[in-house]
Amino acid sequence: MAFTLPDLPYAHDALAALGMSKETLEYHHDLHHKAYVDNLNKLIAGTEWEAKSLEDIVRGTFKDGAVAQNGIFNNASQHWNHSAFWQMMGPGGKSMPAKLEKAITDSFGSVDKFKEEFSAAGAGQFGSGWAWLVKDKDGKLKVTKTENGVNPLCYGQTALLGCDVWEHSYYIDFRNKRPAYLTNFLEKLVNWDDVAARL
Ligand code: MN3
Repeated sequence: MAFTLPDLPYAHDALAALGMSKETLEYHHDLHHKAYVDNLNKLIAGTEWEAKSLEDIVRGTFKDGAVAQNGIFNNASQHWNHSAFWQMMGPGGKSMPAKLEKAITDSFGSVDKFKEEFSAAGAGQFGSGWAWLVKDKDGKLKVTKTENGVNPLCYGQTALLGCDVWEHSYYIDFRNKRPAYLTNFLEKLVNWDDVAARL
């Protein structure tokens, strides 16, 4: 089964006033994400992974601690990550649903504390990677960071929110200011309804 690039759930210019430009989404979705999908399809053709679900490929090809993951893992995980990332953002300044606010407050003490921890994780990820809010196997919410394409599925966690901190995600709009990109992401871009639905 060949994978396909999902459409953005909004127009390319829908987030421009919120700090993510049309140009960023054209490069990031139409070129970067598409390349992951195309590479994945090429790499799995004729292999045992061809008929598997994306989640099964991510879990089945992950090798913990490996700095250089194999191509199938890298492209499968990045396809999964980006497909979720587009959904986790949105226009319209959505406020945080009460059940999510309670879960975050229970785990981190306050929404502000969570945001501090999430921003610090994203800013502190050396090189390319992702910052995450996850629901761990024990049901608790935690902030994590991962390198390259590694994601919470690899550790049996549920991804509630992820922020791409590869330079291609912020360099057009924020240049080298990754912390400013993270603050803007949390304050303006996150679709909290989507995050709550993943709880
Ligand atoms: Mn990316």
